[in-house]
Formats: sequence, C-alpha cells, structure tokens
Amino acid sequence: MLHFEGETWTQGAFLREVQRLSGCFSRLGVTAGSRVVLMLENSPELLFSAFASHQLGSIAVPINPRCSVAEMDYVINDVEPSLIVSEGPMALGRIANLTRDGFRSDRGDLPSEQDRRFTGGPAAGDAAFLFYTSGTTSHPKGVLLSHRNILACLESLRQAWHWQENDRLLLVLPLFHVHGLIVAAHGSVWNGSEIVLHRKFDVEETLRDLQQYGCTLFMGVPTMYQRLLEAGATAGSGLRHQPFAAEQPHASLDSIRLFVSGSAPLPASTHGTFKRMFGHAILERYGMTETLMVLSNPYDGPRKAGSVGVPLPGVEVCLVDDSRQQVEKGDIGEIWVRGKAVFHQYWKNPNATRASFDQGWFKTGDVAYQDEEGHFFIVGRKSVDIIKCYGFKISAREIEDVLLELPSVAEVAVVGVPHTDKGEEIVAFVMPQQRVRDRTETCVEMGAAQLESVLREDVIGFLHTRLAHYKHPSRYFLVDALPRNTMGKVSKIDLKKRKEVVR
Ligand code: MLC
Ligand code: AMP
Repeated sequence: MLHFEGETWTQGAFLREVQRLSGCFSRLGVTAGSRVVLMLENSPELLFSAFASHQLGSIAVPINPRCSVAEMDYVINDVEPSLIVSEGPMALGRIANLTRDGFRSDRGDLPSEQDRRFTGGPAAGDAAFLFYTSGTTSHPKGVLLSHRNILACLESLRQAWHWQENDRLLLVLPLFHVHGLIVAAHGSVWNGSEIVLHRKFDVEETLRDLQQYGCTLFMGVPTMYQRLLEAGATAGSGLRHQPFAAEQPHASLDSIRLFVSGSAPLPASTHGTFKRMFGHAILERYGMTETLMVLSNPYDGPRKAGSVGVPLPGVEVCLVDDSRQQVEKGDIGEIWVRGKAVFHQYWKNPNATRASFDQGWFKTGDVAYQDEEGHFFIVGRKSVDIIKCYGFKISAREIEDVLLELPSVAEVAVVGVPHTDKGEEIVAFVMPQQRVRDRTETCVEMGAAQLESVLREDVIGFLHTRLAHYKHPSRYFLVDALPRNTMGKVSKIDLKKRKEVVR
C-alpha cells in the first residue's frame, strides 16, 4: 500500500501502474540494459518508473530534480539514456522525454511478456540502478548497482531490523539516493509493507503523519532528527499536542517501533535528547552508495550513542592501516567492506573501480575504531575533500573547480566545518586575482553580496548555473594567501581550525 497526498494505491494498483508504465517505456524504446533517467520530485510516479525499469531490465538513473543544468548535462552525457522521465518537457534531441502529464495520460495496453515481477524480471546480476555520488574528484561517479546487490542488502535489513509485512514507513527522504530509494522504498516493497510518502521533509507534517497513519518505521538523516527535537522543544510550534516535556517521553509516537538514522554521523547528544523527549533510542546505521548498508546498531540489545554498531548479516568489515594490515581493537583504521551488496564497478570508469578495491575488499575512505565489544565508531574520513551536508555527499574539489572558473578568483579552497543543523557546512576561502586595497586583515568573512561587490562578479548567479543549491558555500572568507604545507599543497586542516572559522 502506498499513500501520497491523499491518494492510496493498493499493492495490486501499484503493480498495475508499474506494468502500464513498463509497456509505455517499452514503446518509447527502452530495452534491457538501456538507461532511464528519473528526474522527479518524490512521487508515486518515481517509484512506478523505477519498478517499470526493473521489469524491463533497464538501468534506472535517479537524479536530483533540482540539480543545475550543468549537472544534468554531465549525467545525461555520461549515461546516454534512451528515456528521461521528468516534471516537464525537455528538448533533448533523440532522447524520449516522458513528462508527468504524458505519464498520467498514457493508457496503452501492456505487452503480455512484460508481466513480470520485481524478482522475476531480469537476472539477479543485471544492473538495476546507476546512482551518481561525489568523491574526491571534481565530477561525481556513477555507481552501478545490480539486482543481486540490492536484494542482498534488503534481505540483510529484513533480518536485522525485523522488517515485517505489517510495518508502515513514513518516507520523507529524497528518492534520488540509496537511503530513500533503496533502503526505505525498495525495503518496504521487498517486505510487502506500507509506505506513507512525502514530497519532502517537513517537521510538522512528519509529526502529524507519524501519528495520523500510526506509522511503525521512520528513517532519516541526522538533520531531520535535530529538527524534530527543535520542534518538540518549541512551544506553540503548531503541533496538535502539547509541547513535549524534556524529561517525559512523548506518548503519541507509540506506534513507532523503530527510528533509524544514517548517511551522516548522529551526534550522541541528539540520540540522548531524542530518547528523553520521544522515548525512542534511534538506531544508527552506516552505509554508502557503493556498499549499500554495512553496519547497524542491534534491533534487540543496547544501541550505543555515537556508534554505528556491528556488521549487518552477510557483510564483512575490517579496519586496515596504511600498510594494509588489520588493526587491533581500539586502533583506528580505514573501513574495508566485502559482501554481496557491494557494487562491482563505476560506470565507464575502470581506473576508479580498480583504485577503490584491494583483494576484493572495497575501501570506503571512512576511518573508524572498534570498542572491546566489537562496536564500530566512525572518527572521520581519509579525505578532507569530502563534505557531508544535510546527509548529501559533496566534493570540495567540484565546488573549487566551479569557483576557479570566475576570472576574478585566483585561488580557492573549500572545506566542511561542523554545523548543528547541517552536520557540516560548506566554507569557501577565496583569494582574488587583484589584491583588495582597503583591507588590512588576511582572512575576512563576508556575505555573498559583499563578496560579489569585492570580486565584481555575479558569484551566486554563476553557482546556480553550475551546482545544486545544497552545494553552494554558506560562508565565504576573503584571503590574501592560502596556508600550504612543505609540499606546497593547501593545508585544509589548518583552514578548518582557523579561529575566524570556528563558531
Ligand atoms: C532547496 N534550496 C533551495 C531550493 N531547494 N534554494 C533555492 N531554490 C530551491 N528550489 C536550499 C535550501 O533552502 C537549503 O539552503 C539548501 O538548498 C539545501 O536544500 P534542502 O536539502 O532541500 O534543505 P532543506 O529544505 O533544509 O532540507 C534539509 C533536509 C534535506 C535534511 C530535509 O537536505 C534532505 O532531505 N536530506 C537528505 C539527504 C539524503 O537522503 N542523503 C542520503 C545519501 S545516501 P540553505 O541555504 O538553507 O542551506 C547515503 C548512504 C547512506 O548517504 O548511508 O545512507
Ligand atoms: P554516499 O556516498 O552519499 O552514499 O555517502 C556515504 C558516506 O556517508 C559514507 O562513506 C560515510 O562517510 C557517511 N555515512 C553514512 N552513514 C553514516 C553514519 N551513520 N555515520 C557517519 N557517517 C556516515
């Protein structure tokens, strides 16, 4: 059962929509192995399209519908789709473009051979999805996930989280990343449970529907939990119920059996306050687009605040030092992962694929230690160039390369700085081509408007043409020089620690 903005689809109605669409896709030229770009806001149509693509054995490529034109061009050139499903019409040469209106009005009959189900369609090893994810390089890479990868992850989560047919999930995560689309949406379909889908996360609608629909499951990124706490603590926030007493669990969320957090570190304080305020110990888990879900706190047994738990069923994890040796308990090492859910290749990028595996292990780039009981604690990432903001992975290099295209910019360094709501916020240090005469300090924070007047360029307008909004720096510093180490490389660690930056 799927609920969305007052409409409901039973399992049968859901399947009929999927089948109708797979017929429609097929007539538009989609075949096994061809790519179908899904550029839609959260909606039932996005889910129907993904499953229609699965039925045809094609590769679904979900992308952020609010991405910039440049980002969209990059993905479209990379995947060469045969179909783009979007909100509105696009002039894209020979690529078929199915708009939402076309989508709703297509009532064509189905070819009978396409009457296949999720598991009975393409062979389990065939590619199901291509997700674009940022790395340490400027452009995001396409992660090719097979049906086998996805089913391995979903089966592991079914066991670990006791996912059942009578569960009802409130789904507010964006459906263009694995957290929303694979873990939450496909997880629900795999278990035959219900979805209450929201277009996007809104605190009050979330609190309302958790109660109104009697939801049993909720999955979110730490920002969402932080905002739920703020709403809970604020009197007169428009909620139906009294403001929650900090020391008393809020009874109206009783139908929920599991709150899950992932995609970014959940601060131990958020875990503690949430437990006091709502009476639930959030279960934190760790994963990655390339590996799907890896570590999880236990469903039964204590959930340790600040820990991402232990390996999920069917997943092998080890911690490795710089000389590729496994570290002792308590010591820090890079997380390496092996298992059926781990992807096999980046799209058209054999060099990146080769570089990210070692003897069959995928090297995550995340750094952690294990306590005496075997629970993992993430301490950071190997690369300072990866930023996690709102649970989105962002490449500092990508933003730097865009800013460097401005003629007024000589050098630039982008870093992630801790932030209560976002997890990390994006901070840019900009060194202009021309020294600014009336300035004596070497590192001055300025708003975007002031930066534009100093640089005499439409910085923000330019960023909009190139990057989705969540990748735009939220703070700018004008500098005369960037700190460099003995090798001449910009020392981002020093920038992150600058007294002007730390709030
Ligand atoms: C958004 N913004 C816009 C805009 N839409 N600005 C102009 N025009 C528009 N149309 C702005 C927002 O105001 C905000 O700016 C910024 O863009 C970020 O947008 P947003 O993400 O929509 O922000 P917000 O609405 O505040 O929502 C926060 C959020 C959301 C946490 C609800 O970001 C979210 O759903 N995040 C989930 C990410 C996720 O699913 N990650 C999983 C990756 S998979 P400003 O200036 O206020 O910053 C993964 C693997 C794993 O990591 O382990 O799961
Ligand atoms: P993505 O590439 O968007 O799939 O993001 C994956 C990355 O998110 C991981 O490599 C981690 O850096 C981060 N991540 C996911 N879950 C957690 C978590 N629970 N705690 C800390 N970091 C996390």
